Amino acid sequence: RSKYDVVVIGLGAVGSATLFHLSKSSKSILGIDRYEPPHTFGSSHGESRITRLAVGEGEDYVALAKRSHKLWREIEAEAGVEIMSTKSGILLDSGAQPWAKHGSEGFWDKTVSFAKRQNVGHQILDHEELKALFPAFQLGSSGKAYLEHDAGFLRPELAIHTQLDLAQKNGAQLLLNSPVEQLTKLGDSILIRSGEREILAGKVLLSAGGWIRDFLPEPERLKFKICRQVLYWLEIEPDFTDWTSYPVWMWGFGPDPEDFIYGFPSLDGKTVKMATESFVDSSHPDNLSREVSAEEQALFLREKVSGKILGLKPNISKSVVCFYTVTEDARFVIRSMAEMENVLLVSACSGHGFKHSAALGEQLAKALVEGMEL
Ligand code: PYC
Repeated sequence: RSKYDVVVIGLGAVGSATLFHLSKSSKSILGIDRYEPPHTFGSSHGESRITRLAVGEGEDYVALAKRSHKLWREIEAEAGVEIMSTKSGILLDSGAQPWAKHGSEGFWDKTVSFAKRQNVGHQILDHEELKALFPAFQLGSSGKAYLEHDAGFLRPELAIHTQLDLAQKNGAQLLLNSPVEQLTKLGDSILIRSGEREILAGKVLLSAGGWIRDFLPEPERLKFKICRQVLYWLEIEPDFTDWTSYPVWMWGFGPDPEDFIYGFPSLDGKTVKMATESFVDSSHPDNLSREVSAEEQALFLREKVSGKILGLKPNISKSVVCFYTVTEDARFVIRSMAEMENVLLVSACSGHGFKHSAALGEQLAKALVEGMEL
């Protein structure tokens, strides 16, 4: 049996960030993953993730987003890579009915008031200004547009790869392609079983994404919905607008949480990545269909793109499936496991977690090493 001071189970966004911060301590550290991260089976792939500071999901998350931006820049400097691009972000609200995003009612108004109170650089664009700057968006004249100067996107695969690489350089060990089947309390330690292997850990971070469901008893397990999402890359209509200089964008156009689209500047000059959100529970990551049918693509174009976005051809050049782990109120869950107080469970999720993962990793590493309250 090998023994470590701290073991991180699941090396996605939060797991890889926590492993990196733990690796700066004098503790012996192991990271375990069921696949080889960064991989395409979880919630942290697909080229880009939005980052923004005045997060309408909750004012208490604004400091976390700001801290993450600082940490992403530090990680970039240490590794000599570019993980974050912050050329601005736009939040559009069709204005017809109030809508909720990620569990937060009145998301547009909250974003604006958090930006004012928390000194986040922004401006409100009127209809004519929006049209002049970003003619692709067909927001009606009753629509509202908030532009945040330091919003942008993160490269999730590079972020995970870089943090795991730095962690290993600092002495952390990795055990990959090794699903964990069982956690058992053994005296003051936790016994981790993965196949034939047994590992003893002083402390454990369980950051297993949607596989968290495998570690929880029935009533609790059901609190984590597994919601399949599809990312689409649409071909650009030549000569309409310069998609490479667009901000990241989010648009709520109705009262249903699925009345929502978001997208990115073009990273290749040929396609634009965009998506909607779905909150249908597939119950387990292993149940998800990873295929995207022609009918599903056509429905997306018809219901989410047509009449709203100009400058894109109705041609989808690529579709990728990932999933969200969604909690009832879309708040992050961070707590000890019942009857295993040295196992910290984290599910920073519900579709808005990636941007916060650097700062969460820092906080979780502190909690695991110093016992700090979270
Ligand atoms: O958290 O910014 C976000 C986001 C946009 C679309 C899905 N999540």
